[in-house]
Amino acid sequence: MAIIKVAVIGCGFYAQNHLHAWKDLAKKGAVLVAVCDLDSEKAKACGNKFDAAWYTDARAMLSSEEIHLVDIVTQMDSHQSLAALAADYGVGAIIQKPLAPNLEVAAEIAKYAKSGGSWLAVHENFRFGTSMMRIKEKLEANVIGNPRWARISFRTNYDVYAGQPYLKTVPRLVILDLGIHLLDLARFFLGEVDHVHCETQQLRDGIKGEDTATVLLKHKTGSVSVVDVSYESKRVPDTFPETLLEIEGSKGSITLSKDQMMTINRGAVVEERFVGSDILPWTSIPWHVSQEAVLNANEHFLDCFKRGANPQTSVSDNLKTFALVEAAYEAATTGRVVRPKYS
Ligand code: NAD
Ligand code: 89V
Repeated sequence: MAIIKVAVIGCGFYAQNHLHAWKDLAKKGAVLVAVCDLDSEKAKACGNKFDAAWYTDARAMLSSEEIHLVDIVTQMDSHQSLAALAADYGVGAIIQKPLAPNLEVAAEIAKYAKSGGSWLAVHENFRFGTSMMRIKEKLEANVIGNPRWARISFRTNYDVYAGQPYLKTVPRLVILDLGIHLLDLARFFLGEVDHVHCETQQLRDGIKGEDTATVLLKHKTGSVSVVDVSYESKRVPDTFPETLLEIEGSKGSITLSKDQMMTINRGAVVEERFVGSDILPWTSIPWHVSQEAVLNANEHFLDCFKRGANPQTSVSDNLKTFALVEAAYEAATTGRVVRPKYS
């Protein structure tokens, strides 16, 4: 079995899930050799907890350790410099979403990696959630015929700001942080997008960006989808961090409802079952849905890296999702329909 030596850069809130995932993937040849964080306390704590060397400087880590693949789990403003560092050291890289603060920088990251022949993936994990992969299998099996309309929805009042306080201060919030996931799912399920409409709202006091967005997409196949996201949706029960789906096709429909229950209708209910994920030793409700998506995504990235293959969410693929993010913001600002830059 090929051994892939992995280092994680960023030891903050979400990186704990990446670290657990890499330890689980030891059975697939991943060896977590080092962790790095500017904050020495965080770096030391994760190094000790996950039995890895720890550093406070990524360059020092890459100079000192034999590393094949870095997993960058820092916030978006540091992604370009860290991606360039990995490329300069000839090291593959996985970069957490958002790839960059905007599409222009994201494209620069892609160009620099391509110029050096570097392997690069974006850790966009919603499509790797177990329930999402089951739904995709049903669509690929033509169970409901050609998808023609969909609603992809993530509405919550869960206190996302507790674990990610920076979300209160970012000027572009819910589309760039959450909508980016669901726009990727819209592409994943219904294909590339021709044009976008969007309305945003800021419903919560004390935040800088928008916390609610409703995006209307016209796909190149002629299908239509609605992506709706909100961090200020006061509902009971709160389905965080589940994405709810309704997909209508030429022969029937698929829904993914609360508690990851999939229902397939073809004139009558023909299948209804739980399609979610098991609780793992290191996952816990309510984050378990997101946490197992990290494991599935990292397993995919590890497999692709070993084979020198492009991952599903390669940086070039993710530019198409990021282009939808920018189109949604432009549509909301101008009140006009916008065609995405890449599709
Ligand atoms: P965080 O601020 O809690 O952690 C980031 C860490 O990176 C910090 O500890 C910081 O010190 C460190 N860091 C920053 N620059 C560095 C550098 N140059 N070298 C070494 N360390 C550096 O952030 P977070 O909430 O864990 O989010 C990290 C990323 O994960 C964000 O892009 C966020 O959008 C993403 N995220 C993704 C999901 C998901 O995949 N579903 C969920 C939550 C967060
Ligand atoms: O998954 C994410 O990117 C997190 C969320 C709060 C949406 O789970 O920011």
